[in-house]
Amino acid sequence: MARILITSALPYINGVKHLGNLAGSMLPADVYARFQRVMGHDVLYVCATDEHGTPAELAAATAGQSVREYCDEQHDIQKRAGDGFSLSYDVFGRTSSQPNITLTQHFAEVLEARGLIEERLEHQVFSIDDDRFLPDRYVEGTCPHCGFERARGDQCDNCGRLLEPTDLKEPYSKISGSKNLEVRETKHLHLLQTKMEARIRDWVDASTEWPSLAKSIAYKWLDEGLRDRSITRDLKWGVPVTKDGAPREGFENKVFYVWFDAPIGYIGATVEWAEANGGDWESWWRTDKGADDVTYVQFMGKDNVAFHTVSFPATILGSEEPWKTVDKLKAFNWLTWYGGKFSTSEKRGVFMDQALDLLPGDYWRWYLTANAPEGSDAAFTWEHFQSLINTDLANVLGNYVNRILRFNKSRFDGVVPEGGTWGENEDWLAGEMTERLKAAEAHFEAMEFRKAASEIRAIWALGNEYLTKAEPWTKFKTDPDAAAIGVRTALNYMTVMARVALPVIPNAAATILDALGIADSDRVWPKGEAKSMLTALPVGQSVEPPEVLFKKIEDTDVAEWSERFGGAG
Ligand code: B3M
Ligand code: ZN
Repeated sequence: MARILITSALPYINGVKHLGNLAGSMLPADVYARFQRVMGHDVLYVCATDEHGTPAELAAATAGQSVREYCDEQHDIQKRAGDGFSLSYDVFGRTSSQPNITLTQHFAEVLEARGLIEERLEHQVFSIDDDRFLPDRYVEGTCPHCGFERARGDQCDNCGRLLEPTDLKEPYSKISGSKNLEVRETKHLHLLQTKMEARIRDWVDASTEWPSLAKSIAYKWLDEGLRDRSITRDLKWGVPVTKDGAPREGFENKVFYVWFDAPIGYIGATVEWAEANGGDWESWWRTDKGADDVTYVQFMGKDNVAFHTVSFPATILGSEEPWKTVDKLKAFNWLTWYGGKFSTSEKRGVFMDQALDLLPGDYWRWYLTANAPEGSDAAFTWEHFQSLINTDLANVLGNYVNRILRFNKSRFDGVVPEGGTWGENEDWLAGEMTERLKAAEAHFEAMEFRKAASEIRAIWALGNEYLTKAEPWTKFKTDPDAAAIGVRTALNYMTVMARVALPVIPNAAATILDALGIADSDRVWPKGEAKSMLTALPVGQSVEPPEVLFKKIEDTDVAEWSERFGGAG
C-alpha cells in the first residue's frame, strides 16, 4: 500500500468558483484521489480556501462585512459547493488558520536565518487618490514585454510573464482607475530567489515524474532568470510579520504576501486535519518523520505553476529542513466558455453552485473529465455537454444497466440466473476487458484524464457489444440457458463497468453497485483474473433495477440554459 499525498490548488476565497476552476484543479485531484483509494492506497487529499490578500479585503468591504466574517461565510459556501460535487477532501482547511500562520512565520524566520530573506527599501506604487499603497494586483497597465494594455502588476495575463507593478507602462489604480500614482519608498521583506536559482534548477532537473506541461513552464521561468521577490504587503488581513516570535519592527502595518503563505497552506491544512482527526501530519510532510515514502502529487491550472515550481520550492528547499517536495505536478490548460473566458459580469459561464441547481454533480464530473483541458485548452459548450451526457451516460451506461436489470427482473425473477455455460462470447469479453482495464489503469496512473475517460467509455461500450453477441433477449425464447449465461455475465460485467466509474462518477457508480448488492469492501478497482471477475456474483442473489440513472438533456434544456448562462446564440 503506497501513501499518496494529493493537493489541489487552493481556491481563492472571493466567491464560488466557476466550472473552469473546478475542471483544472479540484476535480482532477478528486478523481485521482478516488482512483488511488480504489486501488487500495493510503491517500490524503488536502485542500483549503486561500483567504489572504487584497481581493478578500475588498470583497469583504463590498459585502459590508469584516474580512473574518466574510471569509467564514465564503469558506462554508465553497465547502458546500465542493460537497455537492462529491469532492472527497480529507480536509478542506483555511490559509487563515492558526497552524498556517504559525508555519508561515516559521518559514520566514528560518529563511532569514539562512540568509535568504532580507529587508529592503522598495519603491512601491502609492495611489494618492486612494490614499494607499497599491498591492501588485491593483496596479494595471501596459505589459513591457508584449504591450498588452491590461496587464496586472503581478503577472501579464496575455504573455504570462511575472511582473512587478513598477514594470508597467501607463499604470493606473484598479481600485479607482486613477492615474494619479507615485512611487514611494517603503520597507519590505525580500525572498532572495536569485540565490536559490541553481538549487531549484537541480531540483526541477531531478523531478523526472512531472508531466510535460508543468516541466516546460518551470523551465520557462528558470530560463528567464529568477528574481528576488518582495514577500510582504501593506495590508491588515494576512499573516503578521514577526521576528523571534514577536511583531517585527517597522512591519506593524504589513503582512506576508498571499502567495507566500498560500502554498504553505497545504501543510497548514494538513495540520488542521491532524488536529481534528488525531492524525500525524508530520508523517505526510517531514521526510525525517516518515514522509520519505510518500508520493506527493499536486494539481493546478497552468497560471499557478510558477508559484509551485519556483516560489514555493524556494521556501521549502531554502529552509534546509526536511520537508516533502512535490513528486508529480499535473497542470491544466484552460476550460473556455465557447472559446472565450468565463465571465460573471458578462453572463458567460456557469459557477459551481449554479451547475448543481441544474444537474447532479456526476453529470458535470463526467463531462469535465472527458473534456478536461489537458493537452490544450478545451471549450465548454452546451451542445457538447448535451451530446457527451446523452451518449456516454444516458445511452451507453444508463441503458445497459436498465435494459439488463429490467429484462432480468421480468425473465429471471430479479435474481442472478443460473444455467448455461461459459463459451466463446464470454472468452471474447474476458479478453477485451483485460486489455481495456490495463489501459484505463495506466491512464489514471499517468493522470491522463481524457484518455482515462475514453477508456472507461470503451469499457462501457464493450458491455453493449457483448450483448449484441450474446443476444439474451432473442435467445430466451429458444434457449433459456443461453440467455441465462448472457444475462449472468452481463450482470457481472456491470460490476466492472461501475467499479471503473467510481473515480469519476462516484454516485452513479454507487447506485449501480447498490443495485447489484456489492459490499462496500468490494467497491474497488477491478483487479485479478477476468473469468473470476465475470463469474463472481452469487447465483440467486437478488438484483434490482435502480431508478433511471441519468436523464437525457433535451434541446429545450440547452436552449434555456444558453439563454440564462450564455452560449452560441
Ligand atoms: N488561490 C489560485 C488563484 O487564485 C490560487 C491558488 C493557490 S495554490 C497555493 O489563482
Ligand atoms: Zn505581456
